[in-house]
Amino acid sequence: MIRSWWKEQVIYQIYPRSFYDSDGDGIGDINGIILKLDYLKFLGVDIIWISPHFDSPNDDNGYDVRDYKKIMKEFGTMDDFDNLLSEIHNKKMKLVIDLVVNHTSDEHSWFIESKSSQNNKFRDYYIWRDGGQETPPNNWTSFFGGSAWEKDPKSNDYYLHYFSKKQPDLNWENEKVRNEVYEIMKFWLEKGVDGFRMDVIPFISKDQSFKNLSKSKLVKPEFSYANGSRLHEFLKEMNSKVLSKYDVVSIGEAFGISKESMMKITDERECELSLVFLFDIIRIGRDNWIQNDWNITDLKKLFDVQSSTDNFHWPTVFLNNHDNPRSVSKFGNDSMYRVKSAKLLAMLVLTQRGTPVLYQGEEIGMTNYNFKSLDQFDDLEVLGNLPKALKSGITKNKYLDYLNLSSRDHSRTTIQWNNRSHGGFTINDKNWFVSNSNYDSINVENDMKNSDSIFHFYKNLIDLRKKSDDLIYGKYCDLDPNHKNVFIYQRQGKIYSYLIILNMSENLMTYDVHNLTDYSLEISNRNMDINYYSNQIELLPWDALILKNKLC
Ligand code: ISL
Repeated sequence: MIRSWWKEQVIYQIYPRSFYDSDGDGIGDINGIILKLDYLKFLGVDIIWISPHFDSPNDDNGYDVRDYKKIMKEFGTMDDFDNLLSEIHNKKMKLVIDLVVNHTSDEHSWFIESKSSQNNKFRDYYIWRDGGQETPPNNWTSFFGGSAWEKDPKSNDYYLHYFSKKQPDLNWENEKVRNEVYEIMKFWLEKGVDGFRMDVIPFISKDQSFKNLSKSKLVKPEFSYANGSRLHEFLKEMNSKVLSKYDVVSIGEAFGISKESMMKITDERECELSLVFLFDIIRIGRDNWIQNDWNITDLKKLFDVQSSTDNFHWPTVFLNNHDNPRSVSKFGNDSMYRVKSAKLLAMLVLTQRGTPVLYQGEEIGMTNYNFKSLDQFDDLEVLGNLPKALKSGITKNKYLDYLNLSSRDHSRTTIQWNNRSHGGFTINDKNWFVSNSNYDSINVENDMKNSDSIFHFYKNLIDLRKKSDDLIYGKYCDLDPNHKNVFIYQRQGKIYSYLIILNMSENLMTYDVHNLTDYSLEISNRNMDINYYSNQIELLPWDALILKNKLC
């Protein structure tokens, strides 16, 4: 295993809009992030990834970029950004920015040119097709509802958009587009950013036949669109022309990608990307907006697939991001056992093999929001998918029930800093979205004061992980894959072997641990006494512990 800084460090994702509003306009901003850097440093974060900060009309909260070299005005100025970068570097942390280059905004100058006439030199920057009569060129659907094609009344041609119609897809077959992207990447790298998270990167290469898809393939378009035949070629080109020239980390958002393709992208011998985000774990049981039941044994299998890969691959480990519900609400118990289960999940994320990626608010166990009606949502996907939901035979109320489990907006409520108005998110009384009413009790200030809080548990685990190469690089082995409640795995290194024992249930039980007498308790989410003579451990609901054994 080749050592790399991005394997050893902890990433923390910031969704700037919802993080901290320093100027009182109700929208989080860059200066707000600067004000909280000491907090992140204290937690033990090494790498900060910020969701898009570029100029944008915000149809999809910045994932629709109007100008890649300008800052979103609500977030601040380029001077603010430069300041943020140098403050982060002064504190010996790193900054990763979001690269959204599968599509741009329809307000990007390239698209305005491209749309202006069929002969325009930017026409081929996007994907235009003649739809014939009144029907789109094929039956592909957009992730945000409806057809993936939008007709331009001027030319009668259709352009492709996998996401909203305000997010036209770039034509990566066009070498000029690729070079433009590489130039944008260099612009930010020359400023000193430490890497990129790459939005829906598998989608940049598209099946050029643009054939109709069968009904079954349309159900999960990410698997039919992803992995166009030139993906690896494009990534290798990007690597050789740009990434290889800098000491940076590159993380592909690999939505809907096959395991084989993932293995190729992250294979260190292939020179493509450093890491990918796979979605099998975070979206377990998900079918569009529907959250089906899932079980612990299935979850463990997914960890096994990603964590026991060979020495040439390195996974990421995460249970939260801005597109998914809060982890304690999905994977834990956000009522009676909120604190305990959030601590267990912290242990899971920070002791698996792979780079841990935390999401803002996770470190204090923020929970899902209780939406009462569809008009409370901000996410364009909610109304976009409503016709499809109704067509599938469910009522609006049922759709709302599903969204209360699955919506992206759960993670976009503003950060709960203290118990003052809007959870202290803003210096004024404005909020672009909502804050969860539980900010009275669940907030950063409370957690900082209480040494037994979720925050301090994260901090202690991060510290532990950093001090132990064996916990970072040790071999991963699931010791009891079939157990229905307990996730017990080993991380075996050169000097130490760790046993991580997680009771992912409300059940009380006695659990046999082979050779328990060889181990000592390193950390747990409750005060516990272990009877080392019995080889048995009493597990209470949501108990989580790490045992350690010095080898030789
Ligand atoms: O969250 C999803 C559906 O509920 C996914 O379809 C999500 O859109 C997918 O993971 C791709 O996400 C990324 O690209 C989108 C943007 O809306 C997401 O915020 C971003 O993470 C389009 O840029």
